[in-house]
Amino acid sequence: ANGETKQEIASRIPAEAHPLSEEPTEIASNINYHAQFSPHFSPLKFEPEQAFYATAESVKDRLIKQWNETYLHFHKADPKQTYYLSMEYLQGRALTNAIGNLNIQDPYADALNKLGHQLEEIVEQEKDAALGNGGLGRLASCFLDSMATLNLPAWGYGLRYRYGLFKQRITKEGQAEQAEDWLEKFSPWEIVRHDVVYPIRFFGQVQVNPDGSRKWVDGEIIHALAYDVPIPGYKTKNTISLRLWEAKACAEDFNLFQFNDGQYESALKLHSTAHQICAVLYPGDTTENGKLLRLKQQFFLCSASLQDIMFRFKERNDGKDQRKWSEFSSKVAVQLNDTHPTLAIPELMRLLMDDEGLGWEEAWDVTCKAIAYTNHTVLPEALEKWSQSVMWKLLPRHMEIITEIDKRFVEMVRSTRPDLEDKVSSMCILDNSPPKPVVRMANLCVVSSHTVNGVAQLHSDILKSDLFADYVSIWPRKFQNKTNGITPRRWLRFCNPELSNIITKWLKTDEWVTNLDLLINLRKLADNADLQTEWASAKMASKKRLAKYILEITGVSIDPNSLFDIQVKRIHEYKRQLLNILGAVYRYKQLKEMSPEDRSKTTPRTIMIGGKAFATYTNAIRIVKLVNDVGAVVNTDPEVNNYLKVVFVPNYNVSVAEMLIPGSELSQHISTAGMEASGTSNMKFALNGCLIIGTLDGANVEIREEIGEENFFLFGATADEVPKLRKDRENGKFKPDPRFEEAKQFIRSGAFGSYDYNPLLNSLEGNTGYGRGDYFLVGQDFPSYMDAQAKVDEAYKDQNKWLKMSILSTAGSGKFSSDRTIAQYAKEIWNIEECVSFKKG
Ligand code: NBG
Repeated sequence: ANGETKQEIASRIPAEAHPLSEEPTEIASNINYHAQFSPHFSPLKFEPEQAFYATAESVKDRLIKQWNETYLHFHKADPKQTYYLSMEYLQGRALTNAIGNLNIQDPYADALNKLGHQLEEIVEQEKDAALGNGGLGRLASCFLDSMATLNLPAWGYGLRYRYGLFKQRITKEGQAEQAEDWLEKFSPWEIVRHDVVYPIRFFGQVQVNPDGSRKWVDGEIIHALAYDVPIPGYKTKNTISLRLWEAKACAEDFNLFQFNDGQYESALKLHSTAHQICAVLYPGDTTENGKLLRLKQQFFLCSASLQDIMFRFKERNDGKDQRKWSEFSSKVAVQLNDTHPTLAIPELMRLLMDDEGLGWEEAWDVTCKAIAYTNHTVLPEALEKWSQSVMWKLLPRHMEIITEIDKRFVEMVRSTRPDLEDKVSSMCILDNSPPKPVVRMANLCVVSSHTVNGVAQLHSDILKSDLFADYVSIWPRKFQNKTNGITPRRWLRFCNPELSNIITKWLKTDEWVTNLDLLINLRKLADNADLQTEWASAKMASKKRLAKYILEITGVSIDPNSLFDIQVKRIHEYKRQLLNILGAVYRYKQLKEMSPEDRSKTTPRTIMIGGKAFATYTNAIRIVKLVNDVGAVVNTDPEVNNYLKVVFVPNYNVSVAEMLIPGSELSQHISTAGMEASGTSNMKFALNGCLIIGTLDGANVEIREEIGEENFFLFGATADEVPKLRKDRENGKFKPDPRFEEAKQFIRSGAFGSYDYNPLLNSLEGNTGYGRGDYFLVGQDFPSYMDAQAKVDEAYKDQNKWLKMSILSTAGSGKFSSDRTIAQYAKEIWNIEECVSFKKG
């Protein structure tokens, strides 16, 4: 207003501390205080960026207070605590979530107003913390939110990657990767703990002591320094920790002599080694160096976390004598998020035996009782196998321990289950076959954990009947299912306030935010005309917001009255973005061939596809390019572009998802049956009233069960048909649908530019062979996919019916709260309990 700068407006508000006040004027003073006294910028400006950092500092004060109180409480109460070990966390932005969970949204919005800013604009300043790839990392973040909200004693451990997952830009050539810059300035949410530092050893050798005990010595030592990110629960004091480790070398590692001698690089050798460890998430591992670096990262996480866990176990002894290690598993539950932190197993054994003096049996008992493992995939290329020779070099003591675990396991099987003799070679941990003997990490996990779980019912069933079938016959009770979930706070309450308010109004309570099963009460209202009208207007508001975003980011203008159809996830052949784009190509071709009058009777659609492709995954990179090329032609074709748009949404991440999902009407979860362990975006879309077109795969199966099969557009082969269909294909028995052939031919004809798509399309052809033979059965499922899409078009024409289906999707999504998932882990795997005294009341 009247030409004042933001700085001038802010300067009228005194900069005073007022920590923790809930009064907007005092909060404004506190934000101003941080702008001046926790200065990260020169004091001359108070633009949105500066305002964001000052606001975040102000919110962090509250988080620190609650974090400290939580820590102290659990320190005294000494309950059993869970530690979630994960190489990935996809936290996204934190500000909206923090003030939402702390229930101080309104006073902060007011306070920022007084300072001349809009909260909505300020939250957009924050960079996503993208310390993960996709579903697995986002699941870990949803779990943290639920653990905090359910008042559980639970911590997450991870790595503080400086660059996280790459940023994706789209150029004429397709995808370009750029380093992510979330720490370029700094993250306002982390608290560095200079007093929490552990030495982490690499390389070296094993020393045998006169008494026969063994010790890992020499090699290089890097230090792990803790950074805590406080995780507040929703409307509770419980504020847990995501402890991220950073690798660092010390002053004494700096070779001053060499430096003064001009040998700068060798003087700083260890510093540079440390720097590499936390540089990026998933460094390329096509080279030996890359493999070594990944292994180092994994060990770094495991060793630092276990040293910390063991330290806390001892510390919480309250002056009593040395605690017995046999009590460990009544105080500690360690959950391995996939096989990435498997080294926690031999590292715990090593620490117990070599540092704490336990014998093998005792250490093994403690380890098995503490550790549980979650499997997130049946894809063979994602089941980790590490080269034995690399492991012997980097972790010689751990290889001794793994060898011993394997030996004892094989002895046990041979002595108790001679019938399994011919299975031993596939069940054991060390695969010694030349040319490259490897350690099978999943086998190590299954053998050493007390519980193994899959992430959706179908996936857990496949684990039991297939991947881990032989172990099931030895340990039938070891295997469980824990169907994934998502946090309703981030994925409905905060990302879709319009729809949330409607739900609260009609349910006459906002308790659904922590008890998502209450959504079922929407079911009997699904036909209500007033609710439908409000529902439609919320959806339209989100669609308009999304259309504005798409225009800004891609320059493509999309029509909010068209059907918004979205597929967003990592690009992978098994997820079948190719099926989607081939369907779009066929639709385009049909539209071109129609009379204008017929065209005008079709359902206008906007197809949005987004996702990152791993840089070395050639076919995934080609798929990104194809989607962009198709979009470039379709969107500028005046004959059809009122009826079809194809948009590639660049740089898909958590905050982009928060924009897309509320505005979605149809979403595609179309993996080859049996290959997607669960999927979690399917749950987010359904929760936001988006209909699903999908296969019977992963959690789709359960979503369809919950929301009703009449509200789900099903197509495709089932998981048990897939092996036979592949066989048939190999035997030349597959006859492709003419529509499928036409779509491919259209691309080959150059209709979408001169890029050579033959290698990509060839992968869908032939009966067998590397990169051929349509392993993912795109051609097989194409006709039923197109039929299901035709049903979607029809259904959309009846908007009342569509709205009803949309309401029923939300109504049936209660099961997919991560609160339900975490409550099950707590009870059925971890055996930990809620801290009731944290409840607000
Ligand atoms: C992924 C699966 C998804 C699943 C998430 C979370 C890996 C290894 N697995 O289907 O592909 O939803 O894990 O469980 O990233």
